[in-house]
Amino acid sequence: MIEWTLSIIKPDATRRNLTGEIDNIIESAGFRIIAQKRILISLEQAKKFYEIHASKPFYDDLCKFLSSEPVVVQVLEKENAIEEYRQLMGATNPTNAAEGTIRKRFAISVDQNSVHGSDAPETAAREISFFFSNVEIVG
Ligand code: DAT
Ligand code: MG
Repeated sequence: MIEWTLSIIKPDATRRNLTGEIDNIIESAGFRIIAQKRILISLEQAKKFYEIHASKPFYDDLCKFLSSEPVVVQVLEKENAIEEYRQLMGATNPTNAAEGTIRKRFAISVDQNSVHGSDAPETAAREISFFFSNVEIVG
């Protein structure tokens, strides 16, 4: 089934000029980037986006980090996109990420791990509409 997933190129990656390289990895893996924009997320938006993690000890730092510098938010389209992009990203902690994954290549640490990807169809729908209106997703 063709799916859409939300990807975020996080501040540690935009800061190091890795947007193009990560886009290239994504496109080379067969995803279509059907929407993309560079934005600065407010702390309030970050808290809402990551509200599922509100009880975690790293929540405050996570929200501060995501809102600290520009990010690139994007919608990726592919067969089985949600699971496939999780595979391409690699494990949350880059120490555990497989060879060839984006996080293995670029992540600095578990908290500065370069990319976000939705983890299920419901979260993908929520996260895409969090950042994009229908007219911004042109296919
Ligand atoms: P993922 O981004 O792989 O979906 P997650 O949803 O469990 O991982 O966590 C969201 C983000 O929170 C993750 O990308 C980085 C941060 N994070 C997760 N676990 C952490 C930890 N133990 N220490 C610091 N930051 C953490
Ligand atoms: Mg997650």
